[in-house]
Amino acid sequence: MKLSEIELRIIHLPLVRPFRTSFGTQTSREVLMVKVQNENGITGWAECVAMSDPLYSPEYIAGCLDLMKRFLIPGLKSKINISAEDVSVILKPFLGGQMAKASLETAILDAELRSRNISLATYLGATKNKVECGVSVGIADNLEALAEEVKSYVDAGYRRIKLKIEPGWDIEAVKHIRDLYPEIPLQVDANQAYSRDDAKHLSKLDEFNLLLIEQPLDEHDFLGHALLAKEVKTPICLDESIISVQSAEDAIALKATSIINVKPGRVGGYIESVKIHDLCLKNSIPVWCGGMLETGIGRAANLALAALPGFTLPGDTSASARYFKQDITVPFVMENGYLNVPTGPGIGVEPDMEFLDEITTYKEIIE
Ligand code: OSB
Ligand code: MG
Repeated sequence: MKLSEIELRIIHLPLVRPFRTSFGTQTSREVLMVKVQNENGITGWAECVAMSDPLYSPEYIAGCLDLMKRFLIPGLKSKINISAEDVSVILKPFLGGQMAKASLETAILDAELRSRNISLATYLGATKNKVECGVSVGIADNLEALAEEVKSYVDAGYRRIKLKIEPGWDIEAVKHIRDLYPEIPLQVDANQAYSRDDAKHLSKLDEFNLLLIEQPLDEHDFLGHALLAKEVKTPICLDESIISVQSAEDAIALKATSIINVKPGRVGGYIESVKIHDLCLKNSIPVWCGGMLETGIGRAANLALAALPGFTLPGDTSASARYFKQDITVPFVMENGYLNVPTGPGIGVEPDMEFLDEITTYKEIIE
């Protein structure tokens, strides 16, 4: 297709409750939105999953915006006819920037699939029409507050609980929740908060029958994760470390991970995500779809990916109400612990433009 216009905008959405992780506390979600339009006026939407600050990933919103305006969009504009499948090749000379690149590729893919009347789920190879939901629970002020929050999610029907941990908020918090819910699928996420010396400490988690420990060590520390995997019985699952199919291949070969959290933004898009899915399926590595506190736009696309056959563990694909009082799309509502995979063309949803305009803090149109 021919790109006629790209719109970049930043929106601000308050979260229903603060979300505390080992890298900080968030009370609202700032999101960089991308809209593309083709020569026939067909539009495509995506959200860039970068956060306001480079605390989870080296990417951050202002940096992504600059990268897109200065390099990525001019790079794409130099091609007259463009397909989503060419985007990563065209942008390859510009190093890094997976989240920025993913959002451009996804918006183009959305427009392309809409013009072909194909859903993203069909395009990616989905085999399910609904997806099992987990929920990510932030670090709480105390064990009672944690138990109360977990109870609200269990009552809502979530099928897997993930507790955020950090040194000082780990063994006791996990024990507390495991004692209350002896059977519930439970896992933890450290967001790189531990060091190689912590193997003995982390092995205290082994008695709680956890599905996995997500990203205990530094994102670059493949060897550390491989050494840790020999010391702890709970499976290690990498998140931040997996930024491409190549890094997934490395981590699997080095035995640094036995499960992978796939986040399309972090790996450069949905097309790369399918490659990681295929690699993992071939190697019997279970995958699950991570989350970045997405709005309905990113959530819709994540559900399409999570419907692929290798996604055998519940993802951080939670309902809109877990995050926002009002979503920017029709809300995603959980039924019996599942979210339906959108079936319409492209990602299958559009933003509510009136609400979007209300919460927009920056907008720029590039012809
Ligand atoms: O590490 O998985 C993570 C949110 C923001 C950044 C990183 C992470 C998370 C979550 C929440 O755990 C996932 C979600 O519910 O969207
Ligand atoms: Mg994580």
